[in-house]
This record gives sequence, C-alpha cells and structure tokens, in this order.
Amino acid sequence: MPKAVPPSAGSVSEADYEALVLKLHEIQAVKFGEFKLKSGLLSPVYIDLRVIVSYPEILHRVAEAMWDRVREAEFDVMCGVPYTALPIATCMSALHGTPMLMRRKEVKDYGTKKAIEGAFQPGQRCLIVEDLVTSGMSVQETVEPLEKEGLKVSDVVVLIDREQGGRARLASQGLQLHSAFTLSYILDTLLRHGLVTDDIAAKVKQFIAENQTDKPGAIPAAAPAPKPKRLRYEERAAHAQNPLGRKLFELMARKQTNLSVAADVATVEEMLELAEKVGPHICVFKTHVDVFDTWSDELAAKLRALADKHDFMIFEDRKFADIGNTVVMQYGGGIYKIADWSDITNAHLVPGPGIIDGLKQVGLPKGRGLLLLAEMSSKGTLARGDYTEEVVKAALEHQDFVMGFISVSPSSWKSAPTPPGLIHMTPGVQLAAGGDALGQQYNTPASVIGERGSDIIIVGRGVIKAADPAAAAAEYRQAGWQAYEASLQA
Ligand code: S5P
Repeated sequence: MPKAVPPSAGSVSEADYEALVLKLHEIQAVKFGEFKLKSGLLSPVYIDLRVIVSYPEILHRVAEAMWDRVREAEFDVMCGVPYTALPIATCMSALHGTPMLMRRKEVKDYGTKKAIEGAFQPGQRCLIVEDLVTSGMSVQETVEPLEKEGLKVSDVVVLIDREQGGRARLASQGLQLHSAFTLSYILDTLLRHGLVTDDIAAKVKQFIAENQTDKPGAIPAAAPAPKPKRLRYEERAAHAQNPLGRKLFELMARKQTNLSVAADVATVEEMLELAEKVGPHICVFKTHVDVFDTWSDELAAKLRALADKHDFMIFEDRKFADIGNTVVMQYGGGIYKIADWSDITNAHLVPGPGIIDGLKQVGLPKGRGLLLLAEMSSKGTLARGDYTEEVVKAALEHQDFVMGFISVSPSSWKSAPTPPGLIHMTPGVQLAAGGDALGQQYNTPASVIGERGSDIIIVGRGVIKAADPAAAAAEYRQAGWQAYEASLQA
C-alpha cells in the first residue's frame, strides 16, 4: 500500500502523527467492528470525533496536526463546520492567531439573521476546518454562505479523509483537501501496533472501495432528495380540507393575485377607502380593527360589501393567544364579533391545541378558517425551530379548521414541505429587503414566494404609505405573481 501521509514539513513529526492515531483509538474516537450507519448501511469502522472535547491535550494535538497540513496554504480567516469541528477550529485559531468565523447552522429559522458570524472583509481568503470528510457535501454547505458574503475559499483541512470520494468532489469545485490522516493510514498504523486484526483491516478496505460516494447509487444518505414539484394554486385547492382554504386557493387562481394588503391605517374611513382602492388587486384584506376608536356591525357590513364587490377575503389579524374557553368569547362576542364578518383569523399556539378547539367551535359552523402563527417576521422572535414544528403538528391534526400558517421561511422547516392543502401567508414584505426601527424585518416578494416557499405576501406600509396605494398594490401584485409563476418552472 502506498504511504498515505506525506512526511510532515513542520513542527509535527511523523512520530507525532502516529502517536496521535493511537490516542484517537484509545479514546474510541475511531472504532472498528460492526456499526449501523444512519443510512442503514453496516460499516466496519465508526468515527466519532465529538469525544475529543473531553481530552484537551488530544484536542491540542489534533489542532496542531491539522495546522501543520495547511502551513503552505494561504488564508486570512478560518471557519469551522458546525458542530464537531468548531472546537478544533477554535483551538487552531487561538494557537496561531488566525481569526475565526462561524457559520450558523440554524440560520434559516431566523428569517434574515446573519449566516456568518465574526468580523471579515469581502475578498478575504477563508480556510474551512472540518473533522471528517466522506462525500464533501457538508463542506460544500459551509462554502456556499461564505462565498455569498464575498469570502474566497480554496482550501479545506480535515482531521480524517475517509477516502470515499470527498477529495475528488471538492477538487471538482476548485477546493483543495488537506487531511491530517487518511483512513488507510489510520488502519495501517493500528495494524502495525496490533490494535486491529488483518481480517478487520481487509473489511475496512473493502468497505471503502465499495462505498465511493461518487459512484451512482452509492451511499444513499448522501444523495440529495428530489425536490417535490410545486403545485399551482388551483391544484392546491383540491387538497385543502378546510372549505375556506379551498376557496382562497380558487380565488387566487381566478383573480391571479397572491397579494394581501395589511390595512394598518388609523381610522375606519381610511380603511374602507383603502379597501376600495386596493380591492381589485388583492386576495386578502388584513385588518387590525382594535386600533380604531369605533366599530359597529354597520362598519363590518360595509367592509363585507367591499369584499364581495372586489372578490377578496377579510382577515382580522387578531392573534388570539388564550385558553379555549376565553377565545370562544373573544372570537364570537364583544364589540367586534370577529367571527361574524372576518373570513380568516389567526392564533398563537402558546396555550396548546385547546385554543384551536375553542376557535373552531365558533368559526367552523360559520365557514371560517384559522391560520396558526408558526413563525414571525420580527427580530428575536421565539417562534422558530422546535416551536414551529409543534405548530405544524397541531395544524396537521386540525386540518378541518386550520387552513395554513403565518410563516417566514417555510421551505426551510424540518417538516417541509407541509401538505399542499395548507397555505402559507408571509408578512414582512417590501420591494427592498430591510427593516423598521421596531424590529420588523423585510424580505422581497421574490425571496418570500420563490426561495422561502410561501404562497401569499402580506404588505402593509409598502402599500399604505405609498403616494398612490392602488398603484403600489398593482406593483406588489405583479411582483408576487411573477415570483409564483417563476417558482412553478423551477
Ligand atoms: O410575524 C408577523 C405576523 C404578522 S400577522 N409579522 C407581522 O408584521 N405581521 C403583521 O403584518 C403586522 O401586524 C402588520 O399588520 C403586517 C406587516 O406590516 P408592514 O407595514 O410591516 O408591512
């Protein structure tokens, strides 16, 4: 077998590398036997480098061995691939004074939160630090956001190259892989020290040879799942279990609009005037009637008449958040009697599913639909990650009344895609990304519909503060619809 590791040029000697392999074996970071991988495949080798953090002295030696391999490479900053490589990268950075960056793994849950943390300048060269490379896919996931920020990436250093095609894959992307060890080197070293048998060594070599990730059909876990085709709104209608949800999809297809205007104006007169102006362009008119100093059944009737005239739905954005018994009274009664005139309303799931049952008791007999707030557009929102997934679960269990979600980036949810009968409505939309002074965060219609996988854009100030709200609504309508049409082709 050819020598798998070139002699070290720097402070880490060949004997140091060898000693480190023995240490890694001793702490069971590298194990041989029979292990079931996530993909279901049986592997004769198992590498788990997370354990290294419990052995500071070994962590130090790992960091030095990897640093030694990139002595000749040129870079200004380095970035560890989350999570196992982060302590290794931190150690390399602290030992050698090269600044480090961090890629957020959860960024998609956070709306417009930064993907890369740390100080850097576009044009700087960034070294990627990873614990292990198999196919090279997770390295690529780190390279993309770095390059998006203008950083240049040409070198990747790993502790162990499993020799399953990662090197070639990275090379095809213009990335040079440096590894402290190849799996063959580790195996040969342990064999020499009598720590693995000839039989195991042969099995590992056979496994590596048979599981090259660049061969068609190899390593099923590494193959990207095919992207499900996006359905047209009219096709989605047939999947909706809530009757109002079905009607909304039909309305959108018929009227060719996925725009909802948020009527956050100061008076009922202004609201009715706005509904008259933007009515022809929208599918949903969203209100906050509790900001007005007056409300009556007559005003509600006037708004309903406009909804019928212009063919749009009304969505009172009440954001219910109480126990089932209380929301029954709040939704059906009081001054507002929301359930009597608003097609759609929404709720937080903080109280648990009882809130859905309470609202359903009032709304379902009247043909209403409910949106659950799965995410929010505001900075620092707690509606993300596991919370969002709980909301999805509750929606799936109540599809007779729940018609969909208020969401920000539904395509990035763990549960994505949600069933086609559930609709996504997204606030925090303007023609240019940005925010306001109170934490609102804006994405563009193209991003919301095209990349984030939503169905309806909710636009407030982008329309109502425009000199000509009708013209602004027409512009947003076109942008939203174009993004939808484009996403059907993708
Ligand atoms: O997460 C949310 C949920 C909602 S419903 N973020 C939001 O901004 N909204 C509402 O959308 C908010 O109450 C307001 O009515 C509208 C956004 O208005 P804009 O002026 O910022 O476009």
